[in-house]
Formats: sequence, C-alpha cells, structure tokens
Amino acid sequence: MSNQVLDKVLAGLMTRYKERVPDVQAVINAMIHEGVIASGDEIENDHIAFRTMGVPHLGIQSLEKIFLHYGYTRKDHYFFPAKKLNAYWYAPPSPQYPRIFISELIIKELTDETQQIIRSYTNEVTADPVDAIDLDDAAAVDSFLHSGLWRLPTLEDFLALGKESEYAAWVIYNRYYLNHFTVSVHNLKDGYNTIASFNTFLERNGFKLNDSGGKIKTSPDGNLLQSSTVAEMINAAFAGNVKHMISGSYVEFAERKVLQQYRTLPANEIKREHRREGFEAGNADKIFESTYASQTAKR
Ligand code: OOG
Ligand code: NI
Repeated sequence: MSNQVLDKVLAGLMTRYKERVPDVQAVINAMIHEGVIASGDEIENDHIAFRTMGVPHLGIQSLEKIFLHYGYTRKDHYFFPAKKLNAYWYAPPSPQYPRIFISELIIKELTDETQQIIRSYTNEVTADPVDAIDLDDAAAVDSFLHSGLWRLPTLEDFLALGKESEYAAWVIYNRYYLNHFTVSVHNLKDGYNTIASFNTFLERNGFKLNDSGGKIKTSPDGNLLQSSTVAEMINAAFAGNVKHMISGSYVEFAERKVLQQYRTLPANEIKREHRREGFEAGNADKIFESTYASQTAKR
C-alpha cells in the first residue's frame, strides 16, 4: 500500500540530504559503475534517522506525530547513558518504506551552562509546531522539516555546546535535516551482500568509514551488522554570517541476516519479515559518533 503524502515527504528529505551529502550520490555512482545496481532507485533504504532536543513542545513526542500519522508504529526504546540520549525506532506502514530511528537529547542531565544555551534557542518554541501543520499537506510538512525551529545559532554557542555534547551542537545547527539514510546490502549481488564485502567495496572507492568500536558494528545475536561513512563536512553559516566547517550527515549500511528458523527457505521467498528486525543499542552507540570530531578528523 502506498501513501502519496509519505512518498513526497520522504522524497523531499532525500533531495535535501543528497545536496548536503555528496557521498550519497558518490556511493550510488560507485555501485552503478561496478554493476551492482542499474540506478539509484534500486537501493533498498533500510532506515532513515533524525535527532531532536528533549524539551517541551519538541523532541521525540513532537516529531514522531508526523510519522505516526502516516501509519508508522513506535517499537523498541533504546537508552544511551554516556551520550545522554533516548531513542525509538518506528516500523513502516508497509515494507517498501524505510524504518525510522529518532533519538533525543536528555537536556535535564546536562550541566546548567549547556542547558541554558540550549533553552535560549528552544524556548523560542512555545507550542508544539507539529500541531500547527496539516500533515496531509506534503509541501507543508516538507517545509517544516527544512526550516528553522529557532534563530540561527552563534558559532560561540555551537562551540560551547560541542564541548559537552557533540550531539547537542549538531542538532542546534542541523535540526531535522536527515541524519542518514541506510543502504540495505543483504539483497545485493554476491560480493556486495555482506557488510564485510560492502566495506571492502567502499574503501576501494575511497570512502572513509567510522571505525569507533571497529568498522563493523555487530549485534550480540550476530544478525544485525552495520557500518557508516564519517559525516560530510559543511561550510555552515552562523549568526552574523560567520562561517565554520561543521559535521553534516553521513551514509549508513546495514545487513540483516535471515533468522535461524527461516534459513531453510528458498532464497527467492525471503522477505523483510524473515530477517533480523529492529536496532541494537551497542551498534547505535558507535554509529552516533559518525558526526563526532574524533571520526570526521579522518576525512
Ligand atoms: C543515529 C545513530 C544510530 C542506528 O542505525 O543504530 C543509528 C544518529 O547518528 O543519529 O543510526
Ligand atoms: Ni542508522
């Protein structure tokens, strides 16, 4: 079942994302060049991800309303104590749509100074902005996702936030821009259908991978394997038109293995529901670092 409004909202997110992250088209071109796909439309998008500030009127509870309206279902919760983040993943209304991963910074656990900087921006939002949008109007949702929720930050505030939470600094500037999309590798041809072989292909083509905790992040059950590029740098314009290079977004890759009980099924009968679902906190914890200076320094 397809939903034209959701199709348009997802297309709008992908358009902005591709403009900000040249690696997206570069990965697609490399896949075409090596005969893995004939066009970018063949890529299965495993999931997309957003980051939010956990304050009244914003955060997960606000952003999720958009996707719940399109038939997404909230699934498991994940908690990242060191990074002070909560997250949920959302299952799509039908399998042709990507899963969604939304995380949120737990503001009240930060130092007073950092909280004060964040609230000086987020306090400009005095009612849940999603409640004011007609969610059946794709253009309205698209413009909401790509417009400022608060004033343009100063570079000084951005740098101060980054000292305590690189996630906070990322969100204050990048807001709801797509954090990543995810190439599903398990249905690709042999030589490309595992994370190990796909990483080899990526590195052969010059892409830089996040190596926090190792280049391959593996769930304890062994069935969800993920990797990601280090975020693309963008020449950000701060208040007063002060320019500074900061982390933008990145590209992720995921391999979901067929669950043990379905391994005897013929290959052509394997569908999404036969593979490992959901996410994994241990993998995610390291993937977040794709936008952190410790990783982007590798560019
Ligand atoms: C999300 C990191 C986690 C996953 O697939 O586990 C993630 C982020 O960087 O905002 O994408
Ligand atoms: Ni992800």
